[in-house]
Amino acid sequence: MTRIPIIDSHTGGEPTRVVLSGISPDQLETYRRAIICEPRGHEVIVGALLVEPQDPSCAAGVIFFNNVGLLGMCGHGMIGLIITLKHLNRITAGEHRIETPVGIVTATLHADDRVSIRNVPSYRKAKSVRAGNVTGDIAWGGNWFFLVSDHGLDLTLQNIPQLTQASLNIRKAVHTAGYPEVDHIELFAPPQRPANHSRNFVLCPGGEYDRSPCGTGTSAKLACLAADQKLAPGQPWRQESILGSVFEGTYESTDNGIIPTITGQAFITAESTLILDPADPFQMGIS
Ligand code: PYC
Repeated sequence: MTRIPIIDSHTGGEPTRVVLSGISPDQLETYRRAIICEPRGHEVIVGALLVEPQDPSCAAGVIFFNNVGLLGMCGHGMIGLIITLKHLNRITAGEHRIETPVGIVTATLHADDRVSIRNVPSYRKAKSVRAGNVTGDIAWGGNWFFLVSDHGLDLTLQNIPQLTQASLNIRKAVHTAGYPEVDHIELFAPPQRPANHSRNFVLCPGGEYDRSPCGTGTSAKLACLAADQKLAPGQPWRQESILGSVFEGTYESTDNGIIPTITGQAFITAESTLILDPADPFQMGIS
């Protein structure tokens, strides 16, 4: 039997499964579906493998992954990881540097358990790119996004199948337009609550939608707002998800783009051990 200890949490409704031990980075591809997919999980979960950091100034290293591969960074997942480390009594309130494959993120655990993540540098790569029937911007926020407002769809929970299909079509068109690196599609609409600035729907690489407002997607949005001079450094942007959960973002300007800080909240949902039985025909997951 292979035993893999995990802690599950959710951030704004989006689940994170932190893998505490039992798997090395070299083994991650072998065990990725066993950890994320049915029968032990489901395709919405983002995994976070805790690893030794290479930079000794970091409290931990993490590799994020999902049902189809690896993620550069993951905002909701980083917030979930920080709350998990607090739950394990490995960190207390304050600043913690965390190493990811795309750079170091500084996470602040606040006294009230909110978490702010100072993300990797983010920037807009291309403005007003035509892809099929829509026009959008290409931006990096720790993952690659195509950000669209002229989609003509209602961002409501009842509309999830249509939003998913439209986003899959848009992603195909973005690849045809010459941007194969884009794996997340982010649709925007006015917020439902007046306290917020915008509502989004984010299609993730594996075809599922983000239940949270997407930390890297909100970072990409801030990069576009900054490039268009529609939001000043330090000015808050409250991004509402398709569920109504909210991340608050601000940014600092740099010569090559911005450094976003995203604040949200996560909650622990389970502590358990995954068991992979060699006699189980689905021990490596259903996918
Ligand atoms: O919060 O950055 C994020 C994220 C990426 C994919 C799912 N959530």
